[in-house]
Parts: sequence; C-alpha cells; structure tokens
Amino acid sequence: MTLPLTFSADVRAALDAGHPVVALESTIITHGMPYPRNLEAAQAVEAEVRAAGAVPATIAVMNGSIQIGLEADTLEELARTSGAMKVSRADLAVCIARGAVGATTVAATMICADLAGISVFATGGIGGVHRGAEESFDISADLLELGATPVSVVCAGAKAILDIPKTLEVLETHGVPVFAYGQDDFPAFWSRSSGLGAPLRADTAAEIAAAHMMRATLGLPGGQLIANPIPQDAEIPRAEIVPVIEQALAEASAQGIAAKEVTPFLLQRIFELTEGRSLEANIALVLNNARLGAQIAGEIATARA
Ligand code: PSU
Repeated sequence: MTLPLTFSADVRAALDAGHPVVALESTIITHGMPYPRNLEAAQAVEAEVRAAGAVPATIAVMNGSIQIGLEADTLEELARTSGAMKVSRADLAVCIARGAVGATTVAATMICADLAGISVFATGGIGGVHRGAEESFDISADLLELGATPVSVVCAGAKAILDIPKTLEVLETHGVPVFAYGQDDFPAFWSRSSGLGAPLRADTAAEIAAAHMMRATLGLPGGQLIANPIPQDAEIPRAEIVPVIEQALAEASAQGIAAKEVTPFLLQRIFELTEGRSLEANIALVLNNARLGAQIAGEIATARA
C-alpha cells in the first residue's frame, strides 16, 4: 500500500531538487488562534519561510490523505473550519482512515514531515508536562515524538502554563537535545527567559544543522528541540504574564478541563485576559521561528548537496 501523502506542486518540486523545505503544523491554525487572525498568521508564516529562502509545507489531514503543503484555498478552508480533529500520534491513522479533517499537532506534524522527507519544522509552542502531572499524568505526546522521530523542531520554548522543569526532565530522559538559541536561558514562549538554563546553547543555524546530521550519521533516533526566544519588542515579561497564567490555570481546574482541551482552553483565556496581546506575541514568535527554521533547512540542504 502506498503512503497516503499528497504533495503540493511547489513542495514536491523543492524536495525533488534538494531545496530547503520547512514543515509547519495546523493545530496552531485550528485550535491555537481565532479566525481570521489564524489565517493571516498562517499566510504570514508561509511568506516568512519563503523570504528566508525555503519552501513552506503546512501539513494537515484532508480527503483521506496527509497533505504536505496546502494550496491557498485549502489553507483558508482549514482556518475557517471549527470541526477539525486535533490529531496527535494516537489519532493520525484513525483520522486518515475515516476521511476526516485533521489538524496536526507537533507530534503528528513531525511524523508526517519525516514520512515526506522534511527535516525541519517550525512552530510556536510545543506541548509539555502539565502542572500537576504527578496526579494527572498529562504529558504531551510531543515530548515522546521528539525522542523518536528525526526532525529538528524550532519553537519558542515552553509556556509557563506547563511545568517547565519537568518538561526539560522528560526531554532529557528521551534523549532529546534541547538548545536555547543565542542565549543560555531556556525561553518561556511569551517571555525570553523561563529563569532556567537550557541544557545546550546554539548560536548559529549551521551548528544546529551539523548536530542534526550527526545524529543521523550515528543512527540515533529522535529529533532536536531548538528554543528560540521571542523578539524583544514582542515579549510579555514574566512578571506580567505569570499572574495571568495562574488565573487561567485556576479556572481550568475549577471547570474540570482535562486532556486535549487543556492547552486550547488556557490559550483562549490568556488571550482574553491579556486583551489580545498574547496572540500578537504568539504571531511574532512564530514568524521568528519560521526564519530560523528556514536557515537551518538551508544549512542542511547545502551540506547534503
Ligand atoms: N502551544 C501553543 N499553541 C498551540 C499548541 C501548543 O502555543 O497551538 C498546540 C500544538 O499543536 C501542540 C499541541 O503540539 O498544542 C499540544 O497539545 P497537547 O498538550 O494536548 O499535546
């Protein structure tokens, strides 16, 4: 049976020619941002990847197939829909087999990127170990995927809605190299620092690309996590965002929000409580990650040429 992969024409051409390609996820579009900002952001991220010399491949499940690269009208359709499944490793095959519309999380996007032959993926935030995980066992499948699938993922660190020390611990257990880009501290999504040091530091796209390729040479499974701090002018300092996060967490707990609903609920409440500022910060950091992802993909493409 052939793999259920459908490539857009430009992604297919880029992969065939060995040009750099950057994978982009779709849960951020359907579950991470409200319409129409989600569509504008998705289009801007694709444009940013192109401006930095790579081809964007937004990934989603539609028509019984994994779509690698979405045409403009398909991207718009996805951004408008409210019925997409949030698809992680557990749901990916089910969603394709049912012919349902699926928005891929970081974990599922990594799997699809790898199947398509794409090495680099840029996003905003990854899932992690939720606070209280010692009771709830809520650990995102994203962390285990990073330990299993050879894709370098550029994010803006982990949000303080998560338990950041435990998130770093689980990544370490699964053998995932975690780099802070251009600084020592591990960034915390809306804020440039989490107050914790990152396990590794990288200052250039070339060294991240070299480490990515060395893992492949060694036959080590799994990817890399690159935590790129939000640009200074878009940052919401920790002192401002932490009380907002605490309030959103308290509301989630009081309302019994659990499992897959937790991250979207918290993002929506933080958006409301910051009067939209969290969303603008989110868009700025994704654009910043798209640029770095394109640079890393460019370095890998050059080294493989
Ligand atoms: N963090 C964000 N925006 C998002 C997500 C995380 O700031 O849209 C999405 C990503 O797709 C990530 C997923 O893979 O949430 C993690 O969900 P969970 O914690 O249920 O694994």
